Amino acid sequence: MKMHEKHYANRRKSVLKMIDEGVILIPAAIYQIRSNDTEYPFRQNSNFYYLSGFEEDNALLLLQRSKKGMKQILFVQKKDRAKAVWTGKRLGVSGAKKRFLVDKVYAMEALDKILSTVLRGVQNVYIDLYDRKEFFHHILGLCQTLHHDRRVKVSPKCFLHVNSLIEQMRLIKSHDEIATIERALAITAVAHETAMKVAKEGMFEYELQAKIEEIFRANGARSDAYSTIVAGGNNANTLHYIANDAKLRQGDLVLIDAGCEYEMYASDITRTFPVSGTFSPAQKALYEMVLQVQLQVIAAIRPGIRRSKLQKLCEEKLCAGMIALGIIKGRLKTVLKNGMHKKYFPHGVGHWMGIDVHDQAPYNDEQGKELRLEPGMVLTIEPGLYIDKHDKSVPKRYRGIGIRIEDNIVVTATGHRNLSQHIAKSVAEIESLCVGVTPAR
Ligand SMILES: [Mn+2]
Repeated sequence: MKMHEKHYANRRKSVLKMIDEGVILIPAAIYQIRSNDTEYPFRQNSNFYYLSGFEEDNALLLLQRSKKGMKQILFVQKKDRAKAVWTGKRLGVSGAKKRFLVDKVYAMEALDKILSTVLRGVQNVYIDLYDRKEFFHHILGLCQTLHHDRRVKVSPKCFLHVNSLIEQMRLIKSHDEIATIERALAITAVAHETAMKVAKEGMFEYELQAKIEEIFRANGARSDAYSTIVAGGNNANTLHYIANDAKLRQGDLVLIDAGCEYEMYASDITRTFPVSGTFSPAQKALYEMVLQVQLQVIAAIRPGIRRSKLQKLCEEKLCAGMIALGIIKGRLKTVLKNGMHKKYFPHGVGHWMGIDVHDQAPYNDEQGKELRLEPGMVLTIEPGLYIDKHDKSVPKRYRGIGIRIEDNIVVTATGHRNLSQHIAKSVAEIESLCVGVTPAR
């Protein structure tokens, strides 16, 4: 969903309102070398995109607040006929002036000259301190020149991490943003359900990966939001398994963690289903248990609750389930206290999601106090259970089973909405899809 330019202008204004004085510098992404002279597919910098909606590389946003007011300046690449033959057209300075609601547009070539003027009299520079070090050092160099120039009375002395300001804003999603995530999820849903339909014994994991990514691309998603995980059987117990090069075996489950990125917004879904189409009794018992835990954690989501509370709830319910199934022996209280369950569930209950799959947004406030959920926040809920095939402390029937079930949830004023609840998840839904029947829901 293309947003109106004024939304981006308002976002820029909101960032400026968070500071008293200073210059904010946010560069666009630049192409990264993959090997020799070929590059990785281009992905715009998330914060730059959030504030501009502009998809070209090598551009820069300069926002300034001073006693004189607010100023928004955009630097873009000039039109270049010779290069256009190779890499396609650019918007150029005049095109950018027409499109963006900013005060001024300049060519990137003018950046140093204009910055040397703009930064005179400025005390604070808000910039990415950590992930664009070359750019940061370049700006430091410009500031150093001003610092040593006796004719310049005031020059920047304070450098602050700009990302923190924008991440604060990105935490709460607008209706447009949530609608875009839902578009991403609609595509991701088809991919997961198709994988359930086509998976069969003897197929390589990468064949399922190819199917999933074909569906992403064929439906207008430019990319996956993260590396697709297709993990058959015991491979599911490697949390970030991306080799995807083993054969699917009869009797195994397959765990697929995959989500497309659509118009710069992520989706992040995990489903686990039987290769054969039917869960074995042991697989079904574990799956139903994890599913019940996931449903109970999702049900607890509402404004005011903290993520650590959801984590605790998730761990408690998983522990109780594991004790009931004979995976862990002991009393619930003792098991929780000793963290005996962490071997089987070593990760978090979920994470923020948005322009980034692990959205760059804080979990704590500036004092380090944990944030409470608010309407508009989007997070994943992804309990799992991972039992290694060599784990002799667990009854044999459960060994080599890895399960994760992950959905994407938006917090609403009254509770929550599961944005991915339409993707097959119950045993009945999954089993009917696996044998090629569209399940009744
Ligand atoms: Mn996730």
